[in-house]
Amino acid sequence: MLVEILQKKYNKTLKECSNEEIYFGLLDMTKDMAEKKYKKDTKKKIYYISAEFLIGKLLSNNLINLGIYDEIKEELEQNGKSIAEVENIELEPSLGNGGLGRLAACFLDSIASLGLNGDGIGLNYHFGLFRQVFKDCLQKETINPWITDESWLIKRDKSYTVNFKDFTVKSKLYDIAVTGYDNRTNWLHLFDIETVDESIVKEGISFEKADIEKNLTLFLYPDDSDEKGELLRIYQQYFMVSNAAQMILEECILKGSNLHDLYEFAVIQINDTHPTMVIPELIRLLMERGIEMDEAIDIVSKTCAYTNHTILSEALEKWPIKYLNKVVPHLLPIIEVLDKKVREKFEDPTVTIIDEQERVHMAHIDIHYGFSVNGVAALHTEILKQNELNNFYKIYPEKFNNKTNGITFRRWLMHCNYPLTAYLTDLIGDGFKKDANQLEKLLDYKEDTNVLNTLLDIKYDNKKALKEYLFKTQGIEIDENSIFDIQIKRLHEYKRQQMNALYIIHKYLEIKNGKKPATPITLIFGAKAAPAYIIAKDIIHLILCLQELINSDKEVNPYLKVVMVENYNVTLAEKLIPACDISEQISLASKEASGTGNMKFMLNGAITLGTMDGANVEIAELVGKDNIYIFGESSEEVISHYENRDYVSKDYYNKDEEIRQMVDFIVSDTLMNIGKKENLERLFNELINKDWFMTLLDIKEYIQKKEEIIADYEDREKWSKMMLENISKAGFFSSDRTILEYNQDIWNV
Ligand code: CR6
Repeated sequence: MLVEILQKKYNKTLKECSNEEIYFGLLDMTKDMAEKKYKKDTKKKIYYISAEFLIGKLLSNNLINLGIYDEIKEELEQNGKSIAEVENIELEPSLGNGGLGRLAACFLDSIASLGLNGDGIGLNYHFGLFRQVFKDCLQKETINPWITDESWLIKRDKSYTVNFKDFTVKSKLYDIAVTGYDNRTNWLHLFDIETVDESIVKEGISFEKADIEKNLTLFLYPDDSDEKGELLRIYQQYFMVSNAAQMILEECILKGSNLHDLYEFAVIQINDTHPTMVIPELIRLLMERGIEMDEAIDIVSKTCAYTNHTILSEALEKWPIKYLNKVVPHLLPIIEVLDKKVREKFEDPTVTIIDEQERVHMAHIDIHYGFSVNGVAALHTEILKQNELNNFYKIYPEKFNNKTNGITFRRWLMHCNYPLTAYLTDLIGDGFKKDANQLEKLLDYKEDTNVLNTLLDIKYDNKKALKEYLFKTQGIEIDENSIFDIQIKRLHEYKRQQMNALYIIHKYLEIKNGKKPATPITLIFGAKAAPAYIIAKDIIHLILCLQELINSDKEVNPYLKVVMVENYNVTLAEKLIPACDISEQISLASKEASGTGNMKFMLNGAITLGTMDGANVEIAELVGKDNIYIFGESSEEVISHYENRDYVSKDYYNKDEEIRQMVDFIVSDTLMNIGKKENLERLFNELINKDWFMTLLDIKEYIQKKEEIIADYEDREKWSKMMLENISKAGFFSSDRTILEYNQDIWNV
């Protein structure tokens, strides 16, 4: 079929076509096949509204899900082409930031793969999140364009009117097909406006924030450190949910809803607080259509469900009334009624919608006016119930539930780790592709030396593949015979990349003093820092300085190497994860709601070095303490430090010589000669005077555990057994399991 398409499109044979032409041919073919798998809407439908959908490249995933990957791969090979090279042509859309966005993408895949009727709704950001470049050991931001003339976007003949206070815009809709694994096709609906002007972006990612008609859908999470930035975010959010609400009502009416029964036709999952305004917007639209306010509130409350993804207060949005009034004054009377009803019913001042500083707490709207509140891992949900949202839990115990996150094995095993997938299929059949729990069949082989050695061989090959990829794409050289220790995730102090950096200093000094590791260690980082997050950028600076120092020191670099990959994204994750030996999941206990990278790593046979935080807790339960390396204070202890304000980082610094040595090194001449005084000093001061996320609390135990896991790497048999255990037990973390739970407990479609 591909051959005919290329013939028609370019009048060339497959052999004659360039990779680019083949890519566009495959794009046409896949889009067409996916569209044919679309099935009519069922009575009730899921709408997953999210500011982010970190979908990654789509070609291979779609080929896998359509069941033609092997066929195409072979056809290309027979004609001297490589699917990997064709895939290089595709630009990765950066429509997400981190776990939350990638989760949304995994969920869409699982919803379709389970044959459920459910669409995603979001925005068509032209430049997405920024593209990261390193210069002088610093992060710089530039645009990340991904939309080309021919792409996965399908332009629809659909448009809604969205009214803001000062002007009105007309939306236009683009769809991306989400085709399930051997199952139906759903849609990711991305809204945009015609007037957006890409040319207003100057120097890096700066642009005039006040010109909404030109900038509305340029960037995901534009800088909101000033008023104009906050207003722009409100514009974006309202634009997203107003389109969503109009579309949902239109579709439900078409299916025969009289709107009084809306919740029998639609269930809306609100992904974090960004889409919260869909609640007042729907109430408003229902009232416009003649429904009384009280009933409208009741209908919407039965339609909407909320997922909480963090306990960090900085991410729980609170919009000043003053700002909402400038953008969406028509929502305020509704929000005021919602607040009034809460005040009439409950005396507790902490559960109101509007606080004393005249700010609207978005999460509070979701909890009072939605029927379900879920956390994303067992521990996280417990913390919500017992601590962060305890006052709400006391009011609505029945609304709270846990849905431990998951990942799609189509992308995070079948696509990213073809050799392992093929080997597993040989051993245990391909039942695991639809029923991930069947990976447990692998346990039958845990004493089989041949199998254990093959797992090691596959890992080694993946390490070689990563080595080649990094050299080709970033000019970075690594040694496939070293231990690959990887920490890839957004840069945030709570994730404690700085603790890993302190370990590097420790190791560097040790090697300088003549103590050499048995096997060389390669420490790999990938992380973007939010453009306005200064300390996060200082941490990147520290890592890049250490990279430069160590990699140019001939005494040290045979034993230790530091690599920070540039512009970490889904594509890079797909190369890094299959090659990893040690998975760094070292957040301060209680702070990482779930983590999903941890799941991807274990599935690909990496061993976790982590704290008892987020889904690490569930990983530890599944694999048992012999197959994971846990360190650090527990979430209870950490929470009590916060409550009692008794953690003083300076004390740790003062009383421990080793800690002092590592921290002082940040501002040593050695490092200052490479890096910038201002950045290094700021980070140093932060660590000894603030250290909000308690790096120094766990650093000693961390180093100890890390030495233990590194020593155990030498015992190849033991290591391969741990790999096997981890792969076998990863089935629980399939997003198919997560989605079945959502459907059973929340959606009921
Ligand atoms: N940063 C959590 O921090 C979780 C994902 C998906 C996060 C992370 O632990 O795995 O959501 N939270 O649930 C937010 O983005 C607010 C994340 O991605």
